[in-house]
Amino acid sequence: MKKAFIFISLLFMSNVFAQTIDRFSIDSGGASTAAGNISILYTIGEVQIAERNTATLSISEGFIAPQRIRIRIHPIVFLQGAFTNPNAGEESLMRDDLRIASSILIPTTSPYDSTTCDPSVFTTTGANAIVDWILIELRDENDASNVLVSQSALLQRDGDIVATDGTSAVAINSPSGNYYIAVRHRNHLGILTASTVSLSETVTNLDLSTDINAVIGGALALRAMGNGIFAMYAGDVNSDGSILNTDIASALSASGGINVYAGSDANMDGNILNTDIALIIQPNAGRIQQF
Ligand SMILES: [Ca+2]
Ligand SMILES: [Ca+2]
Ligand SMILES: [Ca+2]
Repeated sequence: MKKAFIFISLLFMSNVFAQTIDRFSIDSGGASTAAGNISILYTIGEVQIAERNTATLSISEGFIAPQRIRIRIHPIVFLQGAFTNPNAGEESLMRDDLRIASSILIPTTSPYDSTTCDPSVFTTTGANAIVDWILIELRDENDASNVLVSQSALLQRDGDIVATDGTSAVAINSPSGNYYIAVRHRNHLGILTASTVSLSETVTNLDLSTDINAVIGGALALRAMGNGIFAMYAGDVNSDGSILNTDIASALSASGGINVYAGSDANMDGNILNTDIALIIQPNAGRIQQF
């Protein structure tokens, strides 16, 4: 009789608590990370659904990746167009005419993909002011023609390529390892490292502005600009990897454009004028990308 009472009581209790869900974890391990006053806990073995990233903080939506795969890189490049006729007293810096135009001509969405930045990054002035968007490609160490991942970033006047916050090193979701690295710009010939570069979560500095032998093609890929600085060739108006009559024709047909963000603006001053045509024809016509 006593056993029956206990059994009935258990049945009653199970009904009462049947809809109660306790919060508990079945993870086998984990850790936490913090950025500023935000702390995130994560566990091992969960499925990743989506992520939201800033330069310094990553938040996973729903389930959480047990470990972020991430490398950090700080390339330095110069663009011939923006480095032609530098501002007086600022001969070591590219011009940022597209940024200081009456209405900022640099878009907040990358011309290469859907990456965006906050318009506030264009308020910085001086050596770290933003010149334009630029594209970084990580390529297969065994086949440099195989692009593994590409990422939009921003270029500062002093050549630093930075993340979309305008200041941080570029972070890319890719495993640590050796990569060929290409840097591309919408109206300049791209460049590719002559050898692979070891990348990891620790920031790797990659100066592609002071040694022509650092890139495939050497002087065919980088133009000597004086003072030991080498720049990517300007004038690939149609972004097809060569500077030819088609680029000149495009620039001629767009000539007269004022306050524009356009490939035909070879010297990146926001206007399409004879100076752009001259830049495409005189030093650069006939050049082809070296990879
Ligand atoms: Ca800088
Ligand atoms: Ca072209
Ligand atoms: Ca121009």
